Amino acid sequence: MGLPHYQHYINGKWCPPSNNDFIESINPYTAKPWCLIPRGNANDMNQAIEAAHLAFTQGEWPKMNATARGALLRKLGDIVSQHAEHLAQIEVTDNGKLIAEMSAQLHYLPQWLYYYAGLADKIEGQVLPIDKADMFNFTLYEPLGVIGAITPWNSPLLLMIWKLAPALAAGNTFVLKPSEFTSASAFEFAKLVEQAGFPPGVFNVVSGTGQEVGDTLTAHPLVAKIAFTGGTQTGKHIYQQAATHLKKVSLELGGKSPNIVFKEAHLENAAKGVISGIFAATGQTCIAGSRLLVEKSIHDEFVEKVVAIAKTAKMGNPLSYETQVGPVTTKPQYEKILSYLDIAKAEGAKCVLGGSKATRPECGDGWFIEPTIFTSVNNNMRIAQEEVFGPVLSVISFEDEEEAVYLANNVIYGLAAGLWTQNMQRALNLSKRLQAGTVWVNTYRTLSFMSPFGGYKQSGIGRESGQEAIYQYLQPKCVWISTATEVPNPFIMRLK
Ligand code: TXE
Repeated sequence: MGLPHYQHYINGKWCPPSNNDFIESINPYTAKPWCLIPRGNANDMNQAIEAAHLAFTQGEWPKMNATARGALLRKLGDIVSQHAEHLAQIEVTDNGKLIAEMSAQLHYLPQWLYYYAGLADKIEGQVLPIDKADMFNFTLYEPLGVIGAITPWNSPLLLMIWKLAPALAAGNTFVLKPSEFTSASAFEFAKLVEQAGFPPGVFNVVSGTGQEVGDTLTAHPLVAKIAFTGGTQTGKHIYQQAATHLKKVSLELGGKSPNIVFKEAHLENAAKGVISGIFAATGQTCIAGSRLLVEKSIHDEFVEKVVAIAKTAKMGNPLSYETQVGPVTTKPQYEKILSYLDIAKAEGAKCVLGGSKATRPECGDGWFIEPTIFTSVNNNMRIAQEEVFGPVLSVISFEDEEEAVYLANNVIYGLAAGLWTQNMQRALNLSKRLQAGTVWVNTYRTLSFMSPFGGYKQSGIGRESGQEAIYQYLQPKCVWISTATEVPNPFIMRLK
């Protein structure tokens, strides 16, 4: 029996790729292909963009008011909720993340649809008490147009919904290019959009590589904005492409987040927080707490605690609820992580746990890496500065609060930071001084549809989730209405 084939979803129709070419999607647990996704090209992408543009300018969608858009998003939320378990299974098969995490993620995902459904008709302009006589002035918030979304392989649907829910609530239309490594769930999701009854062209999915379809999306003049999550290098390339037509962008990029542990912290909780920061999702998350900054006086005791928990991690089939560390999603990523293990060792870091690929019998042929901890890391080493995106923790010690802040901020990234302390004054002061879009105190890796998320420095541009996010898919317009009976001197600007 052949592998299941997916098709592009363009203008409300299922279409084979125009060159009839497909890409094998590999299950990282078996290292074998399990389905085929279309290898799109510029022709496919152009069709999707044109359909989205038509849907934005004509037909049902632009006539629909915000309340009606909200109702449709709510309906989609209900449908996604009914199919959450199926979507979770697809994602686990495609990207190897744990079913325990993906099931929870997919059951939570509709919250973004409900939140922005509710927000859709609460976007209010203002009447401005303008400083000119006989003049009425007010603001309107209008959608941008076609949104091009480019998503990565680590949490495909979650990172898509962060873009889709506010974009559609605001009245835009959407073209999605999922990662070529994990596109299946996007097509499964498109079936649910179809079922919800969105007008054709409002939501489109074209799969393929960054070079073959991504570049067409980012360079197309009819695309108003690119919303991207992925690697920093790709993000910079997209930013340049988008500049050609001065497209708006939001970029959610890499990180090298510190998890900072002070001696007065609740050390048992802090150790669990450090584990969740780096070994959950096999370290393949932008918010990975990949640098453990620990106060020197508790260094040995604390590292021992972390190592003790990490040692108990059960590896194996991500579809089993027992598994705690799954495979790496892609072969290139697996090779990248292995190369960083060599780099760290060559730099003089001391490997106190793992440090190699995992050959445990329960790992089969999958792309597994042993949970790895390096001590004696200096913040200038590559292992402390560059994003590894795997289960690899670098431990760096500090003398005092000043040094902790210096080390935490001394990277090009600024996505997140964790702080473990029982000292409230310190928690508040450092929350302000850490250069990161998210600071967690006595917790790590927690997210909500209500809370804006995004990066400082080279971790990105813009915010996703919360009320902030919808304004990134809207543009303000000022309307001036004169009630004067006469037009004043036309040769000078009207300032009075
Ligand atoms: O990401 P890419 P890759 C980081 C992580 C990882 C590294 C490389 O460090 O090791 O990036 O991973 C699309 N025009 N993150 O190579 O290339 C691509 O097809 C338009 C962090 O897999 O950034 C996919 O859909 N699009 C991260 C998306 O970009 C292009 C999540 C992401 O892939 C393109 C993933 C192009 N020219 C990786 N080239 C996070 N922030 O969570 C590629 N793409």
